[in-house]
Formats: sequence, structure tokens, C-alpha cells
Amino acid sequence: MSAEQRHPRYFADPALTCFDGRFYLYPTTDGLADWSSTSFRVLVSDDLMNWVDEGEILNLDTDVAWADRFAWAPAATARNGNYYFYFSADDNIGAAVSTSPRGPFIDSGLPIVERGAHAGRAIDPSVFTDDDGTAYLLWGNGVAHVARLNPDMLSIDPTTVTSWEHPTFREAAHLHRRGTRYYLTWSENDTRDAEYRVRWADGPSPTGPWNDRGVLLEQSPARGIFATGHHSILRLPDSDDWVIAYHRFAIPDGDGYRREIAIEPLHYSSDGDLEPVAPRIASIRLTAPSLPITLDT
Ligand code: FUB
Repeated sequence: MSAEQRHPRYFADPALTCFDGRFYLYPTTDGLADWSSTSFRVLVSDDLMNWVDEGEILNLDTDVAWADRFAWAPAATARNGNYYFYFSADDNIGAAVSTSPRGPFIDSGLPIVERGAHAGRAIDPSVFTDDDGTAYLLWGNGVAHVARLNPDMLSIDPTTVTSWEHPTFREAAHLHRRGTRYYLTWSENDTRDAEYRVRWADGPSPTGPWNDRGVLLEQSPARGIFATGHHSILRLPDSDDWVIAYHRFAIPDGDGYRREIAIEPLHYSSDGDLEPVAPRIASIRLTAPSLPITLDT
């Protein structure tokens, strides 16, 4: 394993979650040619501002029998005292379980979504649990898919797969709910492109139909911020305060393989629309080369 993987300075594809009042961020380890990481880590915070890299939680070389490259874009959730971790590995999606959000996670033994089983690429899982307890897995590149997770949380019900195509849909589908409204958010363009950005749609159910509402978060050349995409959205505990975690080219000298994670507040208008997010240098940054820190004011 390279030094960059043992002591990473760059992270991307943030899945920000909260378990029992503590924040956990599951990213892709970045800073490697062609996104060639083979393991996953977790970062932990009590306040969203100060983060500690708690190390490796799953390694494709030693913990996964069916794939050994391209450890990308994970997601995590909790159910019945267990923690479930979903991850991209060589254009398949894996599922793993642990009794702790800090892992180690035990792989289920088979991809939960196999390469080629559905249109587009099998990457970029995210997980959404509706108010009635039904859990859904989303994934895709080129085509977005959503399916119900079975009660074991390690498999999907293939009869429930719903697919969505849109000219702007590239990858990183994410679903959240506020009140009776569902919000689908995703990344448009290529992560190496300065115009990589987040769009949003709303709809009446976890499977739409989706009404494209435009760009939610995009680059700010005037501020030297580029390629703002692959996000997750989280409601803070016991509040109606929301945040969006996303990645961008690391500042000042990043690119599509050296990305940093930022966290910004996310606001709704009085009629429930998502308000555009203006990326700031002074957001919470999990940034190279000074991890683990990170309030840049
Ligand atoms: O980090 C590797 C890939 O880049 C992810 O799977 C995509 O979403 C893009 O961020």
C-alpha cells in the first residue's frame, strides 16, 4: 500500500452521517493516479468542524474476495444495532456489516449490485431510509437506480429497481426527505471538469416522478473554487438545520485526482425549495495537507 493510502491527505465523495449524536464521514481516499485506492477509512467528529481520521475500515485486498481495485464512493447507515457500509469496487457495489460505525466491516461475500446487471456503471451507492422504515439503495453512473433494500440490508429486492435517465445525470445520486417532499440530488459533468456540479429535482415519492429544478451547487471561479460535486445531505440531530458535504478540487493546487471535502449549510426557501449553495473558501474543509483539522475562517 502506498504512503498516500496509509496517510492520506486528500479525500473525496463524502458520505456524511450521524449516529448517536456523533458525525461520521465515509470518503474515497484521493490523491492517487486514476482514483486507484484499494481501501476505505472513516473520519469522526463531535462538532462537524474538528475531524479525526480513525483509519481503515475495509480493505479490498484483504477483506473482499470479489474485487481488488477502485475503492470508491461509499455510504453507510444503521439498523437494529448494526452498521451497514456500501461501496464501489471495480464497477460493482458491495455491502458490508459491522457492530460499530468505525468498523471493521465484514463484506457480505458477493456484490449487492453486480457490474452489468443494470444500465450504466455500478458505482456511487447511497442509502436512504424513509419515515416508514423502508430502506433504499441508490447507485449509478449514466443512469440512476433506486431499489428497496431487503431486511438483511445486504441485498436488494430486484423486483423494485426503478431507473431514471436525465441528460444531466452523471453519478452520485442522493435522496433525502423533508416533510412530504423528496429531493433527488446528483452530479453533472465529469469530476475532473471544473464544471462538475450538483443538481436537484423534487418529487412525491422515493422513486419520483422527478421534476428537475436546476443547479444546486457549482464552481465559483472568482473564489478559486472548482468542480463542486459528489455530495451528501444531512439533517442535524433534533433540528431542521441541514448541511451538504461535497468535494472540489483541493485548494490551492488540486485537480480531479486531488480533491478536498467541504461542508456548507443547506437552506430551504419558505415554500420548501432548495436554495442554491454558494461554495466558500471559509466552509468547513477537510483539506490537504493539514488533516486532521479544519475550520478555515
Ligand atoms: O472518486 C472516484 C469517482 O469520482 C466517484 O465514483 C465519482 O462519483 C467521482 O467523484
